[in-house]
Amino acid sequence: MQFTHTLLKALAIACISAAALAQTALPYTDGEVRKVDLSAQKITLKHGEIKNLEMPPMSMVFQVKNPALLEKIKAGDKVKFTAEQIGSALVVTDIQPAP
Ligand SMILES: [Cu+2]
Repeated sequence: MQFTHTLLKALAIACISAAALAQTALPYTDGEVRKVDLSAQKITLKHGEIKNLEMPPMSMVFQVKNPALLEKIKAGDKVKFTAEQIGSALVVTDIQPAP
């Protein structure tokens, strides 16, 4: 029984890792910040192709999942970001200054 137990544990860990991977699997898209609206929790980005949303390059407004993401970002910055559709909204889920 010890073996079965160990196997189950290993399986559980594998499942958790797979779920964690799926969470972080959103591809980063290059963008340039046009406008940051902290109070509305919105950001205007000129972005490249967003593969997971099948969206061509354009400038548009996104909602931001967590306002803390906007603290280090300002208009004119080059950034990398992930975005996903949540309900009817397009939401930036991570954003960081591009290297
Ligand atoms: Cu767009």
